[in-house]
Amino acid sequence: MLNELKNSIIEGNEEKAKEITTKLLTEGKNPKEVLDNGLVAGMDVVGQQFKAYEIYLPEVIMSATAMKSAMDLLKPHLSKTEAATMGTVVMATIEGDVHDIGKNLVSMMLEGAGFNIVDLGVDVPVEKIIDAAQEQNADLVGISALLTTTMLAMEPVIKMIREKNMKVKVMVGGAPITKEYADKIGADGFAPDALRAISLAKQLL
Ligand code: B1M
Repeated sequence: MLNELKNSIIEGNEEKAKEITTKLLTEGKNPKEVLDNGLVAGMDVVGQQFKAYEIYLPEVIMSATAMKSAMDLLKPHLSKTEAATMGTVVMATIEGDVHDIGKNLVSMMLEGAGFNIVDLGVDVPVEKIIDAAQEQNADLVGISALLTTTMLAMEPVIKMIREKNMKVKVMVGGAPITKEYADKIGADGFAPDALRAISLAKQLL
């Protein structure tokens, strides 16, 4: 049945993914096994298909949505360490910016890959990101910006993190962001899409 769960994620079939996850949990299947060999295995395939241009963003979003719903069912059954084996990521869309579709997609995919996500939402001021990173003892801060005006507000976050000597890494992304801009403002990494954000997060940590 794990294979069926994997396929439901690949197909982006949310109802089927929820149904099989519930069934597996009722039968007493190890939740970590359901996560690794069902959900994450399915999302890995989706990632490969996306990279190979075999599928497009809408399909990835459907798969990520199915994954998130199944994860919601699974989460209470996973111990804290199992649920957050990959590290804690504080995610935010920067101050002045309300675009969150891409940020949510990145959050969902990171969560599916085993990261613990603290999503601060949109229009988040610099100080709130810093405070959350400290309070949550975050391993990674992810900042999204979709406007050429708001992307400028990413730099003060990184500056403050460096000034405070915080150990946390910073990943940036969003339509107007480039690798050159990310380097210029001192980010640890830039990802052009949600799938590459997962590889980058794994690499940074
Ligand atoms: Co806005 N908007 N918008 N908008 N909007 C853009 C960004 C724009 C390019 C449209 C245009 O003019 N062609 C333009 C920006 C121009 C510029 O700055 N150069 C624009 C504008 C001008 C505006 C307003 C100012 C319009 C107005 O009111 N006059 C206004 C701003 C409001 C504000 O933020 N203060 C505004 C408002 C809105 C809506 C509210 C209507 C809506 C947002 C709804 C929402 O997000 N809940 C909206 C939308 C939908 C868009 C477009 C059409 C689509 C954005 C989107 O969701 N893309 C957009 C045009 C476009 O991009 N083609 C546009 C799909 C999403 C999956 O992609 O967000 O790029 P994206 O995320 C990708 C990657 O970038 C990456 O991974 C994601 C998945 O692959 N990524 C990361 C994103 N974050 C990442 C973080 C990472 C790593 C990777 O690490 C942390």
